[in-house]
Amino acid sequence: MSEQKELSEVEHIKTASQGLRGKIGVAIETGADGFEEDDKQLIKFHGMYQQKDRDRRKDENGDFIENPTSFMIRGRIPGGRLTAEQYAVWDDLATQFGGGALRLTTRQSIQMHTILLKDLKPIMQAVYKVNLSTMGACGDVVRNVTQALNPWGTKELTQLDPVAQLISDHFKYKSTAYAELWLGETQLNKEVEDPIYGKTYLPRKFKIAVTLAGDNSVDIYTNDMGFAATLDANGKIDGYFVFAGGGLGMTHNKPETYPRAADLLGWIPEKDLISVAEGIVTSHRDFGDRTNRKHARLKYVLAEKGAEWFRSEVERRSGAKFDTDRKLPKWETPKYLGWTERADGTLALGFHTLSGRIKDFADKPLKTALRKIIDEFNLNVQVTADQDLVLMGIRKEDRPKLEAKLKEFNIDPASPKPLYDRALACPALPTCGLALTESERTFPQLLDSIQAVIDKLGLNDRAPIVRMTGCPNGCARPYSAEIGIVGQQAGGKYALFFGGNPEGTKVGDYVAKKVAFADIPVQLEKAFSVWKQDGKANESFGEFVERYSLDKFRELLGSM
Ligand code: SRM
Ligand code: SF4
Repeated sequence: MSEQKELSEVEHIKTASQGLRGKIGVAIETGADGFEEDDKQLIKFHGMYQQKDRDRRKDENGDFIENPTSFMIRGRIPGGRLTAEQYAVWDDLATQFGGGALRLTTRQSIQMHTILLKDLKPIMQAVYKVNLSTMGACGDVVRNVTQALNPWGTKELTQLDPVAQLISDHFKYKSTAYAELWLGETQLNKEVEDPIYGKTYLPRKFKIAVTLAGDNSVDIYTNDMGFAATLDANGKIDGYFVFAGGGLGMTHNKPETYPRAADLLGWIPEKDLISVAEGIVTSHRDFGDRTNRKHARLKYVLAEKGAEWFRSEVERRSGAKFDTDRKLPKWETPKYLGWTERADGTLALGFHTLSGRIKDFADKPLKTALRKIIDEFNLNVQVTADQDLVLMGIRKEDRPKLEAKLKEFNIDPASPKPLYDRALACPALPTCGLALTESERTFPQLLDSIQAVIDKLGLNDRAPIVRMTGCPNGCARPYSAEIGIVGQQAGGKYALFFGGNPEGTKVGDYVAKKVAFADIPVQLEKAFSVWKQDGKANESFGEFVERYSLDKFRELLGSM
């Protein structure tokens, strides 16, 4: 077989795309309601997915009707940082085109669903006007760069703003297709070379997180590449611990696919940031598997060639030398929900939103309330990797007014109980084409029933991190949670994963398979009872699982 034949289909589509153009322009011009098959792959590089509402609906005669094609759009918002004006634009677009809902994502971005093709262009233009875009938010390129949260406004954490921005800008693709197709720019060089991505881009998506060493609010080990900054005696960034090869996607019953925590490559001085980042991204470009998309992520290169080999390859490409003797500080995940005082004397409010869905619920006009507050008090916003929002720059004297406003709207920014603080669920049905089961829509009910178990056993002070997804792709990072609930089979069957810890330094593994939705709390009660009985004082569920062993849990739950 020739090498050309072995390449995956998407590789051919990228090569023939004329810089990610394909026939996207034709569909826009002719007023089509959807894109051709090949272009469905290319539009991802422009920050969108073609979807269908998967809820089956009947017409007045009781016959099933074909649900219309619609689009999901995702922003490129480095570090999840937005001004009040930028937030307002997303909010307005959601009202006008996105069914009245915004969705905060697990990579500090914003998505909108149920968009029609004809509305894509005005959306892209409105986002671009406030200096943001959707370019490369999806596709085989560097995606939204995540960044440690900074409700405190410290100068140490603020230094990460230009770092995340620099990395994001450096790895933006060079094709002018985006400007031409969506922004209507015509004086463009169509033949522009892309020194990093070439004509075939990366073999697969690539995710990057930046933080301060010790602060794991970004779940750094789940990223393809991570930089954890260290500080000199004056609090200035002097270098980075560098991580590579994390990733979560897997497929049930295919053990050759698996979630993986990133390897620590070592420490580098500050000046080597971009050359090392390029060394890692181009290693993925050159060694990632372009014949099998299920095996194309950087994590498989690390797993198969080894961290030692990878370190030397990156050193060769970048000219930098990793210091492998430096000791990494202990990781923590700082609490950000509630009120915090900022270094500039203003306040921040960590605002809990379950699963990041911002809309006007029947008894709770969350979208309207957030918009009013952000506008009225002119607040900057940071979307968190846990699908929450941090509102920043609130003057101390405005706090009572802001609280009164929230009360007026019947909105409580606090999470109901510790279990809900860091709980995540992916969108799944009805928009996600890959969902096997429900996730976001049934998550509140599931959390309430797990909370009942926690209450019964008196474990509120150690409530574990629970995350749920509608398939094994891992979008709500279930494998780095203490409890991962992962859609396995249509009809509502889930696999349970234990083994992650609160600091987010490990990934877990199966402890039960094909558990019916209603049985999840029953299975968890068995596990929590052993933890309560045999766990040490204050031992987290994650630590206990490590000591007790996954095999013993598999035996206890009896559904493997
Ligand atoms: Fe994801 C595909 C939603 C974070 C791993 N992800 C999808 C798609 C686009 C489905 C599709 O391909 O048709 C989902 C759209 C659903 C919808 O209707 O909105 C989707 N992923 C999401 C979001 C919105 C989940 C959320 O609850 O917030 C997150 C958007 C992040 C962003 O702003 O960029 C999201 N996805 C993640 C993460 C977590 C992370 O990056 O921190 C992961 C695991 C980490 C990783 O990449 O390994 C993740 N998504 C996947 C995968 C599996 C990739 C793999 O290596 O196998 C897919 C499927 C694929 O790419 O083929 C996927
Ligand atoms: Fe869809 Fe699966 Fe991602 Fe959930 S985890 S959004 S079901 S791809």
